[in-house]
Amino acid sequence: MAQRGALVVVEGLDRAGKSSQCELLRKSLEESGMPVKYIRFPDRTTAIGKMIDEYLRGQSQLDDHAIHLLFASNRWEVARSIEQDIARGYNVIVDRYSYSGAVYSAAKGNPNLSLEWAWLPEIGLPRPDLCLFLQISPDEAAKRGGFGGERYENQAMQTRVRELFHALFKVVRGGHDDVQIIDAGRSLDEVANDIRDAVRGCIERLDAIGPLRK
Ligand code: NYM
Ligand code: MG
Repeated sequence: MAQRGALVVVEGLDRAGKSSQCELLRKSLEESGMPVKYIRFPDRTTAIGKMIDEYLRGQSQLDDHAIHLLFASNRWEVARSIEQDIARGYNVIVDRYSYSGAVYSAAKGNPNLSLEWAWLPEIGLPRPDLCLFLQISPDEAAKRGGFGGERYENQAMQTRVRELFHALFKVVRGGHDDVQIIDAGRSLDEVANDIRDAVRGCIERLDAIGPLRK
């Protein structure tokens, strides 16, 4: 049977360049003849995704816990298909995942919505073999242009989100998640090269890692 694929997550703040880097990574893996699929969260195309999209664009109001659970459901609704793709040998690149899910909700400052609570619905989802966190400074983010018009795209939220990402990474690394910080303040090519090397290293380690974890 062919080797399973790797589950690689790309995380970061808004403006870190996640989507451009995911696209460069997809191309580079394909050019080396490796099967690859790209998915992103939120997936706004499903019924749940449409509710999330309306909420993010400010067209609906939802309780903080309710929208949090929709984001998590949006991952659960494709969990099986991720597992199947990985088993068939596809390397699956995921643009935002559980880490964004927990930190953005916890960053809202709702006293009844802690990071610990926010992480719970993520437990049992396919576990990434590698998480690459694209790190940029607040100054660099500002240089890259203003925020978009969606909920969460403001300075106060981004500052809190940044802190919580690092708090969460400390915890999940203890649970043996492989989280690597990439300096994304450099040129597109420099960042892409580091990402490609990290992902190739991960694919080479898959035998040692064993089956896809939860
Ligand atoms: N976001 C994303 C969450 O709040 N929870 C989640 O689980 C995920 C996946 O959605 N500001 C937030 C982070 C972003 C927003 O994502 C839209 P994107 O990648 O900008 O489309
Ligand atoms: Mg965005």
